Amino acid sequence: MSDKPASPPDDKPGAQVAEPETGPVFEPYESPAGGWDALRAVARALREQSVLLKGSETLLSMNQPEGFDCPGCAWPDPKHTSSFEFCENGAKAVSFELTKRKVTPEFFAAYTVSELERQSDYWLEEQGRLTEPMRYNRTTDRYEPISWEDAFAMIGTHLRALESPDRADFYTSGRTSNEAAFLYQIFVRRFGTNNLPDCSNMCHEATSVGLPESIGIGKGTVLLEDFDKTDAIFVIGQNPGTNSPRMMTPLREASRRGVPIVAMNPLLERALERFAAPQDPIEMATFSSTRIASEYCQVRVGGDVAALKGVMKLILEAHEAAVRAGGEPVLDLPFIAQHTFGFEALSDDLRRTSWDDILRVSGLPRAQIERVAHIYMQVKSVIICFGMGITQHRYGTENVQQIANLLMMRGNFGRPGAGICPVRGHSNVQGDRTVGIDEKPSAALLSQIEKVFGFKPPQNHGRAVVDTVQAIIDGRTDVFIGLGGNFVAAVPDAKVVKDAMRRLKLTVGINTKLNRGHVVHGEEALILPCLARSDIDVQATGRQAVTVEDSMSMVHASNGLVTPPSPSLKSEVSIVCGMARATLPGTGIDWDALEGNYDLIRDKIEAVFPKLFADFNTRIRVPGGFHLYNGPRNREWNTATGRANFLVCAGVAEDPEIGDPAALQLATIRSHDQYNTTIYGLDDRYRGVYGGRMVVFMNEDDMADRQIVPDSLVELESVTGGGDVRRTASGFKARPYSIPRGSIAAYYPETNGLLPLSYHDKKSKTPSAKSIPVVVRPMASRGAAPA
Ligand SMILES: Nc1nc2c(c(=O)[nH]1)N[C@H]1C(S)=C(S)[C@@H](COP(=O)(O)OP(=O)(O)OC[C@H]3O[C@@H](n4cnc5c(=O)[nH]c(N)nc54)[C@H](O)[C@@H]3O)O[C@H]1N2
Ligand SMILES: Nc1nc2c(c(=O)[nH]1)N[C@H]1C(S)=C(S)[C@@H](COP(=O)(O)OP(=O)(O)OC[C@H]3O[C@@H](n4cnc5c(=O)[nH]c(N)nc54)[C@H](O)[C@@H]3O)O[C@H]1N2
Ligand SMILES: [Mo]
Repeated sequence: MSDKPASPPDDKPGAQVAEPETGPVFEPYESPAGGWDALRAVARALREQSVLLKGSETLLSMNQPEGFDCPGCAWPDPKHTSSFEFCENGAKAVSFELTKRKVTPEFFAAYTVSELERQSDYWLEEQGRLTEPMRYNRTTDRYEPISWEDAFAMIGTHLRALESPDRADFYTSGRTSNEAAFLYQIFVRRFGTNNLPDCSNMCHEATSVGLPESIGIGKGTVLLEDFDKTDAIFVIGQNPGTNSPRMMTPLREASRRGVPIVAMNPLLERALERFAAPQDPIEMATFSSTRIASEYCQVRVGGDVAALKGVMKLILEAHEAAVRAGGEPVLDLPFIAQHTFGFEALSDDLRRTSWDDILRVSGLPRAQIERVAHIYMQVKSVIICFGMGITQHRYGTENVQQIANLLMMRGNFGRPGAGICPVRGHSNVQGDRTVGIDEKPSAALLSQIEKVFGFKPPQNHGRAVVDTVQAIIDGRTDVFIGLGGNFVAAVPDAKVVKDAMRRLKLTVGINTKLNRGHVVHGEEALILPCLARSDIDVQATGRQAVTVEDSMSMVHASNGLVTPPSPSLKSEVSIVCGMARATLPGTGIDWDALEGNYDLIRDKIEAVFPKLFADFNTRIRVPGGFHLYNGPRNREWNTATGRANFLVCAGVAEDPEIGDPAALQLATIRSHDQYNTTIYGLDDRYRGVYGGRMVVFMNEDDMADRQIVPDSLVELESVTGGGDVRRTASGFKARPYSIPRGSIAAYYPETNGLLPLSYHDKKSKTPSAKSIPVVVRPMASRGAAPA
């Protein structure tokens, strides 16, 4: 489902962006990741977004004690007190916030929404920051200005008129601060529903569901300092050079210390091969770089469970052999005995798993699996990091649990330099969940809310993202409110959803930039523009800070530093309070006071979560913030058995085979020039792609089998067996690439129409975006324009 650009409307206001008709061109990239090209890319982003000089200064305040948290990724900062840590994609994220371009009422007057809809996602976001609240007018097919009070009143009227509060869905994306997210879920629950889908449902939900069963918490267990103490690092299904570039610093330092690094990824990602640190004067001056992965396993898409089981099987065998020979045990027997449950069942499963299956499904040579097992066994402390390549599968939850199993075998929890490290995506996605954005709230959370706020929250579970999409398709919901994000572009079955969205009675987008969700809207629609992370936020009692939680459970304050692009913007907190006041008058919650002083919100967060957030307001005033309690770090296991559980995944297929011999497994991934649905540019430098995104990376032999000529146009059709809808996407250039046979990759969101809604992990409901079975065919007439 590509968004094809209409011819650029040059007689109208708005940024012109060049999207070449020819599609992408290719030139293999020979340099290491990082290096001079990263510096050049930042300079270009600042220039193209016309960021004023204050912009480059602002970059220096990012992640500093008195500055704001980088809106890019969730990777932690070294104590938030270090010198500036250069990050190309963090700098891009900020320059996109600081852009001089603005989407004004005049802009909206110049375009009908139908015209805007014909523009690409790239073009929409390029127009700049939203400046005024706008309401859709059906008669003129345009967005027109509306006052904040009228906008809130409209939301209140719609919500109060619903026959049930469950006919509304309240989405959150992970840039939202703790304060805004906390008040939002209080508002939503007071209104009467747990329909709180959030972006995490499409992201690390497999982690949030899988790890509590394993180790009693749905989060990672390491701190940044553990990377200084570790003896080996695994990076599985994650592309840190693009998606969490500051992670390259500890990886590089570890490599230079001689720590082995195992990468498991179908694609050879340049930053996992070698990296030049822009902060290192010697590497920069000599054009040298640091090797990152010492063992690069090009696992097949969906081959991780098989590979992990192979490693565990070898460890078990090595242990048994060592014990038989009267040598040192390989397993951490005291840890297994005292702290775990289910090891026998896991061992039985590993013994039953055949090497034929392991090698066929993982696609790895046995000798390589042996080397990986050897690395794991020969060192004391191991950290395993993982990303979307693990979670976005049909058995994503089980996949995550195999990683925990592997760590538990040698007691890699609760000691320095060891642990599990899910690398979260959005900069506060973890915090939003911590403060209550959860469609399946625990009884404990609900009773605390009742105690603190004096109302009984709804007890039944609400809708996660895939349920919300289904409810929209089935007509079981009427109102969709998005606190950040770009729901219609990010979800599976994006084409179907777009049509269904139009039947909603009201859609509301609380955003910083124009996106697909504003032009694919309900009968009535509002765009509510908000402050961004870098903007100064002034309320009744003065300047406010918000707080965020990073991937390693560090909570700290974030202070905006820049004058907002328009005086009409409101903070996310203000917008939530405005909606709540208009929807729930006289409910005894003092929304005005909370809006006026965010310390009062933090007091309420502390009251609801007394253990996690004790002395919240004091502790965030300490530079660097504080760490949230994490049981496994102390070998405390909040599980049903009171121990860490070894959990068995039946078989080795994390994506059940669908029986079409011609099918290839499509992983939908991010380019170096995008932030999820926000496209910064049309290049993907490290993968050698320039000027376009309609690419499918393929193994040469798979291309030859299908008579596909390199760089010619192909069509993809998904063959998941998900109903009778045909899901096709065409106009992709097939690019020969270093990727295992049977696996292909293409960018998201262009491929979201290929991913059926039903094709998700049954346990966590995470869409299987990394493994869509598709057939690939040459397009009828080669060189034809994308259809
Ligand atoms: N600049 C930038 N930063 C970002 C984002 C962004 O879009 N741009 N997005 C943010 C968000 S929300 C998230 S969740 C993270 C995402 O960060 P990542 O998890 O790195 O995301 P992806 O690029 O989707 O995929 C990661 C890797 O998985 C590999 N992969 C695909 N299938 C498999 C498989 O079956 N097994 C294995 N082992 N690997 C596989 C791909 O080759 C790719 O290298 O980044 C966050 N940070
Ligand atoms: N096929 C496929 N689909 C996927 C994925 C995949 O790998 N493959 N990845 C999934 C993942 S991991 C995720 S997290 C989701 C992402 O889904 P979302 O989080 O919904 O999408 P984003 O593209 O991050 O949202 C971009 C919008 O956020 C708004 N925004 C930016 N900053 C702020 C802010 O500070 N406040 C507010 N209120 N708005 C702001 C801007 O208006 C921008 O248009 O997509 C999922 N979808
Ligand atoms: Mo994500």
